[in-house]
Amino acid sequence: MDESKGITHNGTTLLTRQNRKQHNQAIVWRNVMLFGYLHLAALYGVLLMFTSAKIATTIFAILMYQVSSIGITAGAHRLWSHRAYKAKWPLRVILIIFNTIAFQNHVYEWARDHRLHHKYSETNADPHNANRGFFFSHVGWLLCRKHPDIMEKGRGIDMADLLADPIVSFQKKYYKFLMPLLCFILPTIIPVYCWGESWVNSWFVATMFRYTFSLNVTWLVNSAAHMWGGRPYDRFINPSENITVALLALGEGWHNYHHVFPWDYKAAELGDYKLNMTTAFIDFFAKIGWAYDLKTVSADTVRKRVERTGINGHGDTQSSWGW
Ligand code: ST9
Ligand code: ZN
Ligand code: ZN
Repeated sequence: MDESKGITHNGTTLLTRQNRKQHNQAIVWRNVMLFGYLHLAALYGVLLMFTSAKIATTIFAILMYQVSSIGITAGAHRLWSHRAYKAKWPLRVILIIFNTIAFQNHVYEWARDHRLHHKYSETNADPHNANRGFFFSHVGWLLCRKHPDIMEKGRGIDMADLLADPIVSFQKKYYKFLMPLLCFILPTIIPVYCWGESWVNSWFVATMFRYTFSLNVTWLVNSAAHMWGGRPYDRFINPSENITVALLALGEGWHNYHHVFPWDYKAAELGDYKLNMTTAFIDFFAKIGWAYDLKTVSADTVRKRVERTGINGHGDTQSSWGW
């Protein structure tokens, strides 16, 4: 076999160590160290949470996880990547603040990668190509240089809508200042000054644990929800209906449906709020008129697609635990 071309598996070329170097997909050791520290610090945060941290700090950490998640799910994902609904500027301001707390790169970069992920799903042009295994699609893709196909195909992705949004452009321009302030500095200061928490507990619980937990939940959509769960809408693709991920990721685990109908603002067939907090959030803002033009898919279109590519008995679509 010609090692320089890599090994072909499920129609995807897996990169061998030799051609990873040729493609300059070198490991980025700075990221390995940073993510290593982050995860060790988060584990220490768990220990402190059950020993010395105040309960208010843990509640604050959970709240920050949920608020920042909304900035990803309702903001970067459903609004800015997929344009599944429209939002008036006050809602866009709220979402960009929540999104900056999440620190998953600025919206422009997140959406550019995500649009590629949908268009070239599970090929080398997909930034977190799940055919390269659980670890790569979960976090490994952030620990090495991007595959050249990402840059090449990425040039063809239309990003004009986001460049025209002044709120997205503002975040992009000032991200180096806004992100550390909202993701790290303020969440550490607030528990200390508002309820007398120690600096150590505040840093490890409210900041390190909260951030690392949110990242891992998001990454599960790329790893677990591309591997485990039912495929009632399209049995020929890997993305799956994974209830565990849906629960943790505020409704983003209905991933088989989402890859088939990415423009649906619910990112799921059904609007069950318990397993889709993001839909509840968008519906609330639609009620007060700040969210509008919510796009969805008719039951007839879903049924026809299921008949063509899905599986029988798709009534149980939302009952898969993804195990
Ligand atoms: C993080 C992101 O964690 C997580 C995203 C997850 C997505 C999930 C999606 C799932 C569905 C939604 C569900 C949400 C659920 C949420 C639940 C919440 C509970 N197109 O990147 P560079 C070009 S981030 C076109 O440096 P390297 C471009 O010219 C964590 N062109 O490449 C670019 O320059 P510029 C925090 C592209 O050197 C240039 O290449 N962040 C594209 O290979 C260089 O780009 C970090 O830790 C493209 N797509 O480095 C940072 N991409 O940008 C980690 C690149 O100026 N990242 N170009 O235009 C890095 O350090 C680096 O990106 C790298 C690659 C080392 C990974
Ligand atoms: Zn996906
Ligand atoms: Zn998507």
